[in-house]
Amino acid sequence: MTPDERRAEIERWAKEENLEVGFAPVDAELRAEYFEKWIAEGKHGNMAWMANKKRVNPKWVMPECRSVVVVGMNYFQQPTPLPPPTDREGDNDRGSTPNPAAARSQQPAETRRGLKSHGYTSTPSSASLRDEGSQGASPETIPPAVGGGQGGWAETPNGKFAAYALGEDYHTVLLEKLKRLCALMESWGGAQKPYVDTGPVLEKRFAAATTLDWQGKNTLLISEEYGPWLLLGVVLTTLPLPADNPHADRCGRCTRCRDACPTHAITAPYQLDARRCIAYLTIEHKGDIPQEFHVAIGDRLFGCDDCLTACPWNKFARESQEMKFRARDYPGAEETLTMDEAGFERIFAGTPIERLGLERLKRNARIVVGNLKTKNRPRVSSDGFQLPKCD
Ligand code: B12
Ligand code: SF4
Ligand code: SF4
Repeated sequence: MTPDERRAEIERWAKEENLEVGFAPVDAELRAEYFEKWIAEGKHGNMAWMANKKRVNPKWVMPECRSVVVVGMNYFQQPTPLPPPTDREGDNDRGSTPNPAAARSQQPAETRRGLKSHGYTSTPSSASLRDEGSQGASPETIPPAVGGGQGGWAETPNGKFAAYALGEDYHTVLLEKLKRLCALMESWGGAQKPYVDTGPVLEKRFAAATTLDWQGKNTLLISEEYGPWLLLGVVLTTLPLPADNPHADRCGRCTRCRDACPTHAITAPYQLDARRCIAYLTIEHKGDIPQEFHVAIGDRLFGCDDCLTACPWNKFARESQEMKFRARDYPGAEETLTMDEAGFERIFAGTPIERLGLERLKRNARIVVGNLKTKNRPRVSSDGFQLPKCD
């Protein structure tokens, strides 16, 4: 089998698995210097495992590696309202429904279908996206964390979870798929190492070296076809495979992700200080969350999607077909506070939230309940999916 034929076979496999696929050279530009500086400055916070130097060179992970296959899995879906607070005086004026299942069934079909039918009334052309006006960015001064992103976000009544965490854990779902690919490639005589966030690999840099598209100013891989909603996996392989001709960065002068970030974690275009990011604070950080971020956390119980939902490339987002990602019925912040370990296991086993554990979920919930109980709360909430209008 020639390298071209193997590549075509992998593309066929990806189609069957409902995945996007790209091919990166093993010597793709990883911006090692930036990574090393980022670690040296401690911007990874307490994620000590991030400091593994192998990240800047796949040959240190797999000396015989000759190519990198990158897959992207669409996980976008419309939000599921959480149940309203059980006992909150005069604070719920949004007419919410009593339980999530009912709430889902009461949603009009158009709010469950996809972004194009959900408040995204004006769709910019690719050309206008490229030319969007901006002021550029300067990392010099980081203002204190504030109460939230801009734009007309809807508030949810009782907390919210990041979109990637609403169903079965993507690490499991995607790794299962990648193992099937590895078996196929093994039958061609290759040796493979698959990773989904599970090893010292700069996944976004490899993805940006393919036609899956570019690494945006929010530091995420932005797809022209799916917006920011692709989860990534990589396979290092000893097989030679023809690499893609990657596309150019299409952020242009846009600054929306940075403007939307409630904690100013995107300190400059393409630069993120994880210690300020709500995803880090609510998921990775152990111990108390610094007080300065409490208000900005708003109603986020787990993770944050604001710099994803702000992205105008959401224009192309569409509902994921993966049933395993379908939203489970999660409790809201107040219910979480009274939950015991058995209840936590029953609801969150097999989801990304399981790894957080009940204690840290309660830590987050205490902040959310505090914020939601404050009558004068700032506009911190977003349902994460009601998109800003594009001029
Ligand atoms: C650590 C980590 C985090 C940390 C730090 C995030 C970060 N940006 O580094 C925290 C906990 C904050 C986090 C949050 C989230 N994460 Co995360 N995370 C990772 C992980 C494990 C490593 C990322 C990493 O290597 N960081 C190191 C820094 C240095 O890398 P970087 O910021 O990408 O820096 C590069 C660029 O900035 C680049 N660069 C490119 N162009 C330019 C231009 C200039 C001028 C400069 C200076 C630099 C530069 O150079 C750098 C060096 O390579 C990856 C999985 C993996 N193994 O890759 C998932 C991963 C990035 N996360 C993912 C997701 C989904 C999220 C969240 C959306 C989850 C959520 N909803 O809460 C948020 C998004 C926050 C955000 N805006 O990044 C997905 C992203 C998928 C995608 N489409 O990109 C990944 C790839 C997991 C996966 N397998 O799908 N995450
Ligand atoms: S995930 Fe939220 S807090 Fe983190 S960089 Fe994006 S908008 Fe900011
Ligand atoms: S919002 Fe999207 S297009 Fe705009 S700068 Fe951020 S990543 Fe790029």
